[in-house]
Amino acid sequence: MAISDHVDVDQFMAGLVRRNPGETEFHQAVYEVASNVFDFIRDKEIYHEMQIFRRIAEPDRIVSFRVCWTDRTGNIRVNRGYRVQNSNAIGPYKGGLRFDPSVNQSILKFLAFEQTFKNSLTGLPLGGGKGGSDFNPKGKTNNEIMRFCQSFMTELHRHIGDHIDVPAGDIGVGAREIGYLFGQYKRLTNRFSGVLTGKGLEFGGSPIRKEATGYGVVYMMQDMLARCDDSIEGKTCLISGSGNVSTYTAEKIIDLGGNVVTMSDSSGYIYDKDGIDTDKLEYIIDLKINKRGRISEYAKEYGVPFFDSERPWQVPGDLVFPCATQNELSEADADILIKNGCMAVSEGANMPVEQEGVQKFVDADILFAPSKAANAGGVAISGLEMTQNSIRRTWSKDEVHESLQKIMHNIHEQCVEYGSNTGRKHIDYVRGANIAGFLKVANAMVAYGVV
Ligand code: NDP
Ligand code: 2IT
Repeated sequence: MAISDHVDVDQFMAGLVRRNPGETEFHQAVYEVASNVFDFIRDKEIYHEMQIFRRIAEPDRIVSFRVCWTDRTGNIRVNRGYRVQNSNAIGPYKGGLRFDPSVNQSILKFLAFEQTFKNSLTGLPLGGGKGGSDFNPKGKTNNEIMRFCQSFMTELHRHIGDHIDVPAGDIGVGAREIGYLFGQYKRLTNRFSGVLTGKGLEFGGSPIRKEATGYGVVYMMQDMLARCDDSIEGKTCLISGSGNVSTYTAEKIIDLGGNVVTMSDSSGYIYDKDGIDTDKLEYIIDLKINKRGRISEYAKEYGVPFFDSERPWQVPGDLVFPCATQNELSEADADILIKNGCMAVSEGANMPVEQEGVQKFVDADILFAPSKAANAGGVAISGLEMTQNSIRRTWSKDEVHESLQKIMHNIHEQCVEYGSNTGRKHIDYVRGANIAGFLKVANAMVAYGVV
């Protein structure tokens, strides 16, 4: 085939949009990877001949199921559950479960697609998947959460296994939900296995898993800055969200001498210009993770402003860490952040910056670490949790933490390898992550033939 006969990105995307109508988040995620990968494989015949990209962008399978449960008033409730198994080319499907009313097939397909490249970047044998439900955990009692998790797992257990598919947490799924899900899996199968990660430390969980995503997001920022002879110390940092990823991002920034001035939740953000210190962060962890309260309560407690229904991107800051959800930072937000002098962005959430916003940052020579690289620390330690479960050992906190640092540094180096020589001032971390993540999966697929 002559190079000119190859399908180009626009033709490919037109077909993808036609085959997946209305799935805008999925289109967005695929386009971002395709635009780099098509350019890279232009003269690499084997990936065209084997239709590798087309195959990665078609999930291996999608399971969708009804989840019935009884609420505290005795009403029967019906939700929809899903598992998207995108690719097991380099290991069992692996990725989180999200419980949120916004969950739909498009969002889970984008997340499973992204997870495939992210997991490849970790260097561990992990395929890509994602699942969840449109169940809304807000305002539910513990018993309601337990009954929902048990019903969800009653179907999901047929599709997962420690060598098949290993779910974990994501938005709305934390330690409590993983406990209920694992309890039900064990009851249904009579097997104690590493079928879920993010488990409690008493029953097979790994040290550092709960901190890993947030710490990794900061290690990626540290590595990007170090290449420019700079550091986090003394920098004003903007964080969105106040859940698992946000709080441990904040913890590590504070540890390294940065000044965290914003955090948020789905109802608005707080601006504490004196900085959120360790005590204040402990208050947030207790408020948001233990008590499931609202971030506005922080404003009352510490006498700082709360901005109802807004996001923290109006605040001047050096370093930006969007850690709540997808598409939470628009092109207009990027313009404001750039005007206010921001230097670098490390994405804690999955695809939090809209495509046009990413372009703005890259064009303005702002260091930009895309989520598939920056937030890979969480799934990496999930991978190490699977290893520990297989060998029936628990490593020490220090051992796991050291591995996390090595893995994040290695991801940074892969981005440098494939994101250099683009004619730009900085490494193109988006291009580097997309190509490095693609190659390992693609080469495995070539080895398997047409399957
Ligand atoms: P949590 O449920 O612990 O926290 C989510 C946070 O984001 C909460 O503060 C929540 O506010 C806020 N939020 C959720 N939806 C919205 C919205 N639509 N608008 C504004 N704020 C919102 O989730 P995680 O911290 O685990 O996940 C956050 C992001 O990080 C997600 O994109 C997830 O996919 C990604 N991620 C998570 C990993 C993990 O290990 N947990 C690993 C890698 C990525 P509220 O309290 O009001 O709901
Ligand atoms: O988006 C993610 O990487 C996660 N939610 C964590 C997945 C995992 O399997 O630990």
